Amino acid sequence: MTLLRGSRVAMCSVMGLFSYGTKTEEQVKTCPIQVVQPEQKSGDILLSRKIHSVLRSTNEWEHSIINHLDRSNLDIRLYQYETCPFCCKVRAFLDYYGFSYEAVEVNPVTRSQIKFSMDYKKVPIMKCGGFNVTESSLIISQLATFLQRKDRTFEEIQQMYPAVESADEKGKKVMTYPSKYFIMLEKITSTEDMARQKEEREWRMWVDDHFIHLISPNVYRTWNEALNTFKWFSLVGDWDRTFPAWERYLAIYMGAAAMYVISKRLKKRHNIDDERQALRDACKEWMEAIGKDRLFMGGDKPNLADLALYGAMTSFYGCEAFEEVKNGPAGEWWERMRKAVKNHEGRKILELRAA
Ligand SMILES: N[C@@H](CCC(=O)N[C@@H](CS)C(=O)NCC(=O)O)C(=O)O
Repeated sequence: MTLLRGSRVAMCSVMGLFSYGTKTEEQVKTCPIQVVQPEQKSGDILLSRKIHSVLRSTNEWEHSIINHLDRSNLDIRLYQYETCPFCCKVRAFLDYYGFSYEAVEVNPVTRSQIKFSMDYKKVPIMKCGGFNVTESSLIISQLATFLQRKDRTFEEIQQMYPAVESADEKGKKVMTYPSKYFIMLEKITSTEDMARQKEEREWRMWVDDHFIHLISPNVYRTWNEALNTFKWFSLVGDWDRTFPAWERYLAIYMGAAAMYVISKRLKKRHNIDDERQALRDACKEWMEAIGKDRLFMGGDKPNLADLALYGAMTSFYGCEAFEEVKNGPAGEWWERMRKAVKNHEGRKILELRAA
């Protein structure tokens, strides 16, 4: 049923649908907390480490990213699907600036982990400072404003992003946030800065409204690609450790078959003719927008548009379609971004904010 709900990025649903089998108590007990990623260091400075743990009370998995230099005390908890492009966007932002956070994997069938959220049932949802923040771009804008505004608490920043209630075509209540792409700066900036901010907003919207729609038609383009995509999910989701073999194979083959069919529907819905060409064109368009004189759209450093696109791209890193990114015009930019995010190159800004 989750398959047919027609979510914008159905990949997330299907992957998650199978990523929660029946974990027995015994299996869970054999998975103690463990470091799964070597510590990131810069010279002598210990930057971050990632640990996996299992919540004994619910048998659910979460992982914590501990950035030793984060003194913000924001206590961020991100409810997510590991390969959802919207969630990957948020994680790219958090990792670049070096926030500490806990990521909780949501079961898309029961969604039990987000039952605290009555009306909104999508991911990502961020819990922070006693608030539940929905919508990936709103989460990013609020945290980006937090980084800029030492004079404001996270609670005050919340008030800067009012919600507007309306009804969708089926009459269901929906909340929209008209300022979700805006960073609320303290001072009026120069004309050049305003032009840069406008460019950043427009390309963040392009990632959400255009680029992300290209992902499903590409990663499930042929039966073989759909199958390989699910084999990759199995790898990154650690399915061989957490599920019996029969369950894993069922998930891989059924998921691939379902998504192969659904991706054709999505392709039609978004008027995509040739999915590979559309992906190539998008990478070209992005690089043309950056131009020859800039390393990133943000200049010498990534801005929020760079981070959004990079995050969305990491969601299909292990798929054949990713070759178009790696070997195309955006390949070098992508490598620069990977290094910047992995090394938390924006961490000075968070350190200054929390000092
Ligand atoms: N506009 C939202 C879109 C979020 C979204 O569509 N998330 C998908 C996962 S990729 C979802 O949760 N769909 C509902 C479901 O899978 O049940 C955002 O930017 O956060």
